[in-house]
Amino acid sequence: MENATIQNTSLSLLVPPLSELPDPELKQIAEKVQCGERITDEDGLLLFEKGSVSFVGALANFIKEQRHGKKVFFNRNFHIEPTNVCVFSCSFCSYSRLYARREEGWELTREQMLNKVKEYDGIPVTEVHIVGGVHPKMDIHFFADLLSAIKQHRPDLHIKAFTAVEYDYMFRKAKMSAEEGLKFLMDAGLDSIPGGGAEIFHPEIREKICADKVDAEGWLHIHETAHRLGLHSNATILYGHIEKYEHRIDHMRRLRELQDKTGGFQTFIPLKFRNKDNDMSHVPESSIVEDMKMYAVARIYLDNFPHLKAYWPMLGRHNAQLALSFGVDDLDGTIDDSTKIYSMAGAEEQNPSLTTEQLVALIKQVKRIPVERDTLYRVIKVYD
Ligand code: V47
Ligand code: SF4
Repeated sequence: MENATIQNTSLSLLVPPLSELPDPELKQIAEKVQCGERITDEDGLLLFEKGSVSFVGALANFIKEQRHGKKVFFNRNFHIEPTNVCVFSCSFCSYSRLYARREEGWELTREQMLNKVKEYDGIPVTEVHIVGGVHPKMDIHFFADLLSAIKQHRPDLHIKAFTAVEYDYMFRKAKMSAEEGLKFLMDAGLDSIPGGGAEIFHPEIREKICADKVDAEGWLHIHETAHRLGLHSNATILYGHIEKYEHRIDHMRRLRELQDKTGGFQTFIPLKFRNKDNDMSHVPESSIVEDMKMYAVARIYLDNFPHLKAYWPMLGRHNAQLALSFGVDDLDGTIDDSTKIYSMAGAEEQNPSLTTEQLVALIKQVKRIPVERDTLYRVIKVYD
């Protein structure tokens, strides 16, 4: 109770007293947030359209502090990107090389990927995140072999691997259902599923930016099946390009509905569209104010998602630090310069790598408490 009083005070310090809010609709939303009530789609849209960044930020920070206090989570992880050769042709992608031009890309062998894992022998990383292009020759058996080899070498390393786009392709090729394919890979060592490939679910936009890959229903079906089998997963949104606010709300509504059913999502990760060297280079990037609003509205709307992540290699470490005042409670991990997806698309972080000490200092600098976690948010160490 004492806690609740302190936290209510922090909302009234940041937002004008409810009685003084000039807009009755915004006032009603602030009241809902204060009472822990779910907001509607119309409310979400209104926050995007009429809410100032300071207003939505204060509401989001209120929710974040009620749930996690001053804690900010991170983990020690590295990425493996098996290939950037891809059969698909998403217009926002700066990373993929079409299969026809595969000499311009990279394709790692099982041994090369296992050697990357071995480079971390004796180093206390807890997670490997495996994600890449959709290569027609890398099938489910190739990846099952890879997962088993990693598990055999380092059984304690959590394997978070492959987006629903990669799964959809490999399962169809193997003539397996989502349940059969996921069970097969779980037996080989799969521990959880990252949130990529979601982009924008609404068909009006999806058809324009990534028409040929799995649709919204397919993406959601794979995550629902994973949750039913006991796997946790994340969800992303690729925002700030040709979509409108109603498409963002539609996207989050589908996720909120699935989460009501399964409870299997851990983290929502807004990914800011970057426009370097892709077929959408003519589309301007969103402003930092728009970025912060995206985080804040996501925190307010997705009331059943435990965590909200700012992926610092994409946003830049200082903007990610700022996002901690807009509802974000997670900064992903140390990464160790092991991903190219964002640097190739023009992100500020060209060689993304932070030591644990740097990540801790970044969080402490804005008066938050760094908490090292594992992939399932079990606390490893509090840096108080
Ligand atoms: O689905 C590709 C995005 C995603 C661009 O689950 C781009 O913990 C911006 O999903 N501008 C893959 N974004 C990465 C991903 C991810 C990253 C970090 C953590 C987790 C997690 C998941 O990257 C793709 C796509 O949405 N992407 N190109 C671009 N030009
Ligand atoms: Fe392929 Fe993924 Fe790039 Fe789309 S975003 S082209 S699926 S690598």
